[in-house]
Amino acid sequence: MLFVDRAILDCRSGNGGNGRLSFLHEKNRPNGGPDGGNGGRGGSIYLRASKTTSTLVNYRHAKTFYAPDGENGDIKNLYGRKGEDLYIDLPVGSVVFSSDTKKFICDLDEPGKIFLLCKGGRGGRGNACFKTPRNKAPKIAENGLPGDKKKIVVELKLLADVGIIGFPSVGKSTFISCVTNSKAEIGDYDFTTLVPNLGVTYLKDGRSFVLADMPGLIKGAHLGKGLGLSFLKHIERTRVLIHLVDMDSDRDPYKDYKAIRDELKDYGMHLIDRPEVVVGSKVDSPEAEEKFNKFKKTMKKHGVEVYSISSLEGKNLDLVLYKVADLLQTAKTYPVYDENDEEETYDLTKTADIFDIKKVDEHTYVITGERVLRTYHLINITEEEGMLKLIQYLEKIGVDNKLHKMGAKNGDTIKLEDFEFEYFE
Ligand SMILES: Nc1nc2c(ncn2[C@@H]2O[C@H](COP(=O)(O)OP(=O)(O)OP(=O)(O)O)[C@@H](O)[C@H]2O)c(=O)[nH]1
Ligand SMILES: [Mg+2]
Repeated sequence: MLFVDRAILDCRSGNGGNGRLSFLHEKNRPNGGPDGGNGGRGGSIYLRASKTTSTLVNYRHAKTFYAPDGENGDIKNLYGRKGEDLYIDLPVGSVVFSSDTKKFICDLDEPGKIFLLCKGGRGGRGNACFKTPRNKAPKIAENGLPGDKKKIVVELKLLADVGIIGFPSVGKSTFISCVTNSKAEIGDYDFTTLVPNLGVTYLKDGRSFVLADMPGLIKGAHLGKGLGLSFLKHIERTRVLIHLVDMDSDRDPYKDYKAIRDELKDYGMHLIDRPEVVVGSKVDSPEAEEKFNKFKKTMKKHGVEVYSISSLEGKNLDLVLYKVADLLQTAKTYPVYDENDEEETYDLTKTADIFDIKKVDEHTYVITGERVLRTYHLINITEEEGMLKLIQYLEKIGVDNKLHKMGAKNGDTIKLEDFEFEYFE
């Protein structure tokens, strides 16, 4: 199966349907009241953690997701139908970021977890909603609000307790095959493993945990050398690392060890802070034994305890697994995103000002601000009353006052998006 662990999706929730402007016309009631119904809400887009898929392969090509719009309101007080919500199923372990700001949006780390990504736009109110004692025949209806648009990057970060790391060909896949049910591919050439493999190990004392066998790391992996970078992210969820160092290679084991540590450090995300079990691998020949003893001494000087194993002979494998299980009991879980980098959600109650005004030339002012624009989009200004309502609203929130303070003169042009009017004191 093709392993795809990154996808970019364009999502847009549905627009709200427009409110209807209408008056009841029946033979026996020629002047019936307003009966324009409300528009329906646009469909929302939800992300859902699903166990039915384990990669993002389904989203390699499917890039755009639109939830349907709400229907417009109708006469006789008929409400427009709501747009149907859309659920996007992503594999458990998917982490979602904004494509534009790169900020964290959500972590689908549990099966069934649901996240509202784009809320459908609110439907506009029909004129039946605006009937008041003072105005029994309101000629005013709101437009529906536009849906929300988000371009997201989905990254799959595997859910494993333990990551097995080390240079290529140090015996990572052989180890996981010996201690779990994983059928990892094993080869005497570098980069045999191209995608991470998961396996579960069960200890005799009843404890169990998930191990992830990683593709080999090399110096510069965090910069994208070898296969490193794209797979380091799968270690982000692990809480303990098994670091294999080859005792049957021509390289210097301590240099190998240091090089991998440096990669972990440079990658960030607290990889370097995770408890690690350092293991000399392939210790099944006198030469390897000798090499291991030297390595052990050097490491002792640096205060690091090391273990030796031979997957071929099944030597000391349990010892390593028990050590890992002990560490897991107290190992902490680190977030899979930078804590300072959470996507800000727009909160109306927190925004200080409703609007701002910019003077763009001697006789032109432009009104800006998210809240004032929001209201503007709600008002159908093709209707006289809508226009009036907008003008009244601007006055109420203090636009006229501010224009006066800014020195606006009668006849100056005031712009609010595509709407223009003349300033009159
Ligand atoms: N002598 C000996 N050879 C081993 C041992 N474990 C693995 N090997 C050999 O080392 C080679 C590489 O093993 P893999 O398990 O594929 O190594 P890897 O670390 O997964 O390699 P990449 O996936 O390429 O990073 C294979 O030829 C294995 O047979 C061991 O305990 N003793
Ligand atoms: Mg391998």
